[in-house]
Amino acid sequence: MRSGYVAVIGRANAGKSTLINVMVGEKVSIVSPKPQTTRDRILGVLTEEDYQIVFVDTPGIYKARNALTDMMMKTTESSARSVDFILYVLDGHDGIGEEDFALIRKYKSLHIPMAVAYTKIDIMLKENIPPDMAKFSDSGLDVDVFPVSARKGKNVNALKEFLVKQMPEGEKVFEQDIVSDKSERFMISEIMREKILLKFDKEIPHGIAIVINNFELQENGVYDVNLDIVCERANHKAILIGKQGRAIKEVSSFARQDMEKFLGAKVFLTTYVKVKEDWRDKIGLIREYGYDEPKE
Ligand SMILES: Nc1nc2c(ncn2[C@@H]2O[C@H](COP(=O)(O)OP(=O)(O)O)[C@@H](O)[C@H]2O)c(=O)[nH]1
Ligand SMILES: [Mg+2]
Repeated sequence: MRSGYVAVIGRANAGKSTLINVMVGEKVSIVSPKPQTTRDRILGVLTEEDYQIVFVDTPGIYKARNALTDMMMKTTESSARSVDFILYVLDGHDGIGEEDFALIRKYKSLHIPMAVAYTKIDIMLKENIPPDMAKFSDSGLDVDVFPVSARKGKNVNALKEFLVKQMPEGEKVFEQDIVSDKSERFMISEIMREKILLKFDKEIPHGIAIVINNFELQENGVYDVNLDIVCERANHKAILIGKQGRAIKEVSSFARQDMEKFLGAKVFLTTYVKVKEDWRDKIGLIREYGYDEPKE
């Protein structure tokens, strides 16, 4: 039996969460085209007969701008330290810059074995890939690079098989049927946040926190979900609600459908929009909304 932890790191929006979801085979981490989608360290667990890989999804690498992004950055840093392997995810379509090589060098200095997933090749011209691979060989970095597409599932199996071989001998850490360390309650709040990330622009989605007031399976088999959408400003609240409540109705309806898919049951969803000025700068509120650095 092989078993171990793989930290998945890289720049914001590189495609880390999407890649973990396809490798695990279930959605354990929300995805959007916007940076700062992942705020927590989330474990995605892939278990087969003869191995278990625990993927550690991280918020990505940022310049911290407020207390929340500062905490997210610390989460990424501490997650990268206590693992068996580091997978650096790089958006091939976005192009490789000096910044990526600098980051890869920095993480290599932790002396944890490492490989690079060069992702999103489905939206790249084929001829642009070999020159990037050459950049890696010219850089003198001794690192395996796997061109993949998480969206199309291209080459993902080759990467998975490679990772299995890198895992140390050991017993499973999680039970066979567990895919994440997070609760259903957490995933419900993340699904709500994902729909807001997909619908609204600029600072609005980044200033959202979700507070679940009630999450309960009722006797009639329907989940009652009651939550607050906390935003940072009164004008954000007005945009979130929209004319005659149209915007909030639309995102809530998308969220409810996804929650039902995730829970495999009907959901009765009630949402309220609240304002907490500048909560992302207030460590007490950040903790109250469920964000903290990982303990171990
Ligand atoms: N075309 C394409 N898009 C991808 C792929 N992987 C991720 N994306 C998109 O890139 C964006 C960021 O993905 P996400 O997984 O949230 O990135 P993260 O911030 O690194 O976790 C989302 O819009 C994804 O749908 C891929 O393999 N191909
Ligand atoms: Mg992510």
